[in-house]
Amino acid sequence: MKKISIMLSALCLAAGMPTVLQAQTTDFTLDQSVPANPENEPRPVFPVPTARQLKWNQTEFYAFFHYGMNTYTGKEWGNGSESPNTFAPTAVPKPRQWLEAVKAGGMKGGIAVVKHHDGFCLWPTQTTEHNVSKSSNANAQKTNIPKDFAEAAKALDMKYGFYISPWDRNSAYWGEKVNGKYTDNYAKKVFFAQCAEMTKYGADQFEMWFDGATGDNGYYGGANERRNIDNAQRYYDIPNLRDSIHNACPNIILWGTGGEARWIGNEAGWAGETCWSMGDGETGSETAWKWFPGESDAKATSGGWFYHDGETCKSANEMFKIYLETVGRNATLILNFPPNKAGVLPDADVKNLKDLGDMLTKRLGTDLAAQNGVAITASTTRDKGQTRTYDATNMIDGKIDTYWAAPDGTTSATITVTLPEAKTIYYVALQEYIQLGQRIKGFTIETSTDGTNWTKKGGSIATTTVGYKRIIPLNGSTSNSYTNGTKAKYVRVTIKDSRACPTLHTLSIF
Ligand code: FUL
Repeated sequence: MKKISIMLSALCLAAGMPTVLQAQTTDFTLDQSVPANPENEPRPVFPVPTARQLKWNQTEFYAFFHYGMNTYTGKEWGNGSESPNTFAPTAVPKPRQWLEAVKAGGMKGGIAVVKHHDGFCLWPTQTTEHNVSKSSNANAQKTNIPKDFAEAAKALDMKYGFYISPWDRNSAYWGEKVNGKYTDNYAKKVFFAQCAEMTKYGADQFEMWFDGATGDNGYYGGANERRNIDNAQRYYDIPNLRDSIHNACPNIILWGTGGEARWIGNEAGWAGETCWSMGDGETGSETAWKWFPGESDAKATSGGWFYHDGETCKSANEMFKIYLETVGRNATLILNFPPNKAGVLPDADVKNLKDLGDMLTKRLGTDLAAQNGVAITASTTRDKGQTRTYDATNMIDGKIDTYWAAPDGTTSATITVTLPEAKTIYYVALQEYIQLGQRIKGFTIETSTDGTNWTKKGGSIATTTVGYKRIIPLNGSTSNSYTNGTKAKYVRVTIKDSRACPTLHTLSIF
């Protein structure tokens, strides 16, 4: 510091410049004052979500559509040697019908598979001959799934995105080695280019899905051999890919191998009762350093990810259970519906989806806590800031950017809701203000008809974490949640433990 000033003065003198320049030397001393916090907001508990992760979480429930070459071969994994002519839709596929059906099912969006491991592209790509435009089938030639899917989603006001398999069993470049080293031909000429083509179908995509397969035997341009890669992050140059895709589609989350949202650890449609948005797998981890929220991928039909003749579709009741065990446990749910050989969802799926939508509206559509005449109090509340309050009423104002918070150093609190009159209720839902990190570690829910005698609800469900959203069926059963309703005028949520002062932006009663 001193040295720099002296040197600058010497230079000034030598150059005949006024020494007043000395006053402009930089002070490198660290500013240790506490930053001003006029709103008295709680300090974040890291990690916290990025803005795009937060938006992504709000999509909550969306569809997966596995459609492609396998629809016509009856396989789940094609090996890449299939002729484009085998892709022979009996009608031009109708992504709009898929999206209308899942919208009726209560979903906010969908992800369409546009290339599976067999490498066959469902759009007329510049990157390979192995695509719809090369099929002799007239309907195939009119097929462009990403274009039609994106257009339909926009028209229906739904979120959309695409699944592009990184593993490509058709491409001669995939897993190619020269002198024992992997080349970057596949990453650059094929995969990057295909992702770039995909971004052209819409800048407002919400998620791109990269599964984690790292190779096996395949056609590979006629090599017909076994190939593997050792490190997907490096082989696909994921950090660069992520940046390029974010440039084109600012809100997109790159799932799985992309590193921005995690696989929940099973394909059975459930997350852990304890589920942190950090760490891995079904429960995540309270101490992991990275915000890595869970997505649960599950099949609605019995045959597999792709359509298979004779398959059946889960009932609305079965899907509702999955919903409670995923969306209700701080994960998002991507539920798969496979279009058939005519490129539409079968009637049975459409019907069950409609039933599911009606069930969601009936059971979780009307928040009794958000109605007129409801009172809510908290045992402790943080002091207000210049323009913000942290009052308990913020939890029932229908807004997601106002929240209740406890004072610093307080890790437990009791929140009491009083309904205008006793009602039969089935569920209580909580949502943390996760912009400041996931905090709550333990809570209980009790109900009362007189405000004096309280009964603990939720059976043996582990009421530990909350996160983006937690829905507790009061009878303790996710499979039979809409029976044995609870008559209650009062609902009491007691936060028992938290990583720092707890926050909640919404408390709902259904
Ligand atoms: C996996 C794939 O191997 C399956 O075929 C399916 O697409 C599933 C959703 O992801 O990684």
